[in-house]
Amino acid sequence: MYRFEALILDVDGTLADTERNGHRCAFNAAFSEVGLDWNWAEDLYGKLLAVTGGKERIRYYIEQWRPALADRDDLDELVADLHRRKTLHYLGMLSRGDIPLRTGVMRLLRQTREAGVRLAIATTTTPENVDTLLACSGGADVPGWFEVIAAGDVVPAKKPSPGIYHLALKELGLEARDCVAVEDSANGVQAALGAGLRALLVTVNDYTKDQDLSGAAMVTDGLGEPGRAVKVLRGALEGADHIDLCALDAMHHRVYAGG
Ligand code: XBP
Ligand code: MG
Repeated sequence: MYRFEALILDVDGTLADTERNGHRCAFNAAFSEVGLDWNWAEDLYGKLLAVTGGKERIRYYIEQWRPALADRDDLDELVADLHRRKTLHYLGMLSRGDIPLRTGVMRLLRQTREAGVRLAIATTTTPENVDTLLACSGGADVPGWFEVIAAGDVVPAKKPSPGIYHLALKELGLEARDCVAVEDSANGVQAALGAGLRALLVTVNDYTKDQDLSGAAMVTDGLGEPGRAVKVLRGALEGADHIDLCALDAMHHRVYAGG
């Protein structure tokens, strides 16, 4: 028996390392498809990740790196067209299974499901990306494991705004203290904490390991596997070398034990 009822997971950078070799490459493919000489190199993309949302990120790039284009009358159409093309490239990569789930993700999802703990997703990315990633890298039935998939443009403001987490909690019909959340980035931490999700684990990746993750209950370099220990960067992992439901339950208890 666990002291929380639902596990709410972020997608990009948490379920899979999608940004560096996924989204970024799909953006670049869309740019060259329309003859734009834009190339988002890995370092530049790290800077662009300050803004969540693919459309918002293209707009931010134009404003900061291509200001001459910022006043185009058809800017909305240009951004929408580029993002639509990018999403098609990204879905192609996912459908080919090019982007595996991170270590330990399928083990934790299975354990959560078998334990009867509810599963939800709160992400900035386009809904179709979520289903395709889970189905092609997890298994055809895995999207159905999630009771709630809150994604993309369903909320007016994206992370760090807490909107997507508020929506997930509302659709679950739960309070924040009934849940555990898992994120990977500073924007995600602010969004989860903004929705009151204090039982918050952050599994960093190469793009987020140096970000300000203050407020997270625990920070590790992943979920690990039995015998493949995680590195704990903040918080405590008592008597285990990887993240499982017991570790998340202990974290939840540490956060709320004081009432
Ligand atoms: C991270 C994001 C996403 C992706 C791009 O999402 O900022 O927008 O980078 O996806 P998460 P789209 O909340 O899962 O970390 O192009 O579909 O927006
Ligand atoms: Mg993320």
